[in-house]
Amino acid sequence: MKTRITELLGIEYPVIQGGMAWVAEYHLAAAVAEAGGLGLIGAASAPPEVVREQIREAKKLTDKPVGVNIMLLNPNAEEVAKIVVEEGIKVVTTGAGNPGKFMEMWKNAGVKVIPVVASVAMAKMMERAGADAVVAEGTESGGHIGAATTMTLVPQVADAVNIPVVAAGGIADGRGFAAAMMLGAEAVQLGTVFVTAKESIVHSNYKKKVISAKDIDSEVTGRSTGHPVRCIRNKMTREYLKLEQDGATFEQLEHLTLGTLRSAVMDGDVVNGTVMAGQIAGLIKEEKSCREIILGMTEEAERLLKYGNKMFV
Ligand code: TUI
Repeated sequence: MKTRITELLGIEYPVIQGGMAWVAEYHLAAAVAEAGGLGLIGAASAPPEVVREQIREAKKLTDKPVGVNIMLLNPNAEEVAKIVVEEGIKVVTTGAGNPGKFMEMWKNAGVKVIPVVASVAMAKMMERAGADAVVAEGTESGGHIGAATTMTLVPQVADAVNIPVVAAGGIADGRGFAAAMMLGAEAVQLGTVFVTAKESIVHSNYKKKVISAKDIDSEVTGRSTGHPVRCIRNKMTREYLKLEQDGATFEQLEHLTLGTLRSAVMDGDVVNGTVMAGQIAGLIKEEKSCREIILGMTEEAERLLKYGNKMFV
């Protein structure tokens, strides 16, 4: 399954693992890499030295490419940006902002840069700034989201730029993968399905919450603060949305969510915690290994892309 993305990154399958805060640590990243995709360590809000340690641990587990996702809202982003260069990382993805100011340093170090974008304008800006590819992330995704859906964003970004496009948001099986390719993507990025992977260190309560979620169990908190975050409905989201409706201040809302992603992922508090997941959670029915996820998806997609799904009578 060769595309410009597999060639660019030196990977076997055009599948990238999302750089999820707390979830995308070195065991998961190495397992995805070993299965032939691009594994990512999510730097999120981790202290820079922790990111360095994570990179070194991943390298002990795999010789295949592992990248780092840098969350640009993190005040330490600049330090992390330097550490990835020092540690010889060859692929960086970025989220939640504009990575323009780090581009020159990364390009000079031979790092491939793949910003996550939620609009055509940002995709074009990133191409001009020297990005090697972009991830077009639809609002179906978990975590911090933009407004456009994957179905509408991916073909518009694919038309607007010449660099390869990776589709993200709402993809968890071969059908979604094949559909993304039809929209003009040359790879997919998966988050939610890797949360439930056997190699994912996420607390079993969190995995169960994702696996038992139904189609409409997804909620978006923080629309009023300008930082919309998609997660699975629970006591926290109900309280949050009520507060938001009642006109709570940014500080009150922040207070309700401070540290709650960590408590959900690490301690399994899926009642008061933030269970970030995409809208595709309803499709995921069981824990699988990263290899089963990637091979199952790419085999199904190959079949669909070759023979269609026999929808015409
Ligand atoms: O970044 C993500 N997903 C995330 S980051 C995150 S950490 C967090 N936790 C709580 C509250 C807020 C953040 C959790 N999930 N996805 C990639 C992504 N990037 N989605 C949307 C964007 C984006 C948004 C605006 C990219 C660029 C952008 O541009 C802003 C600008 O500077 O114009």
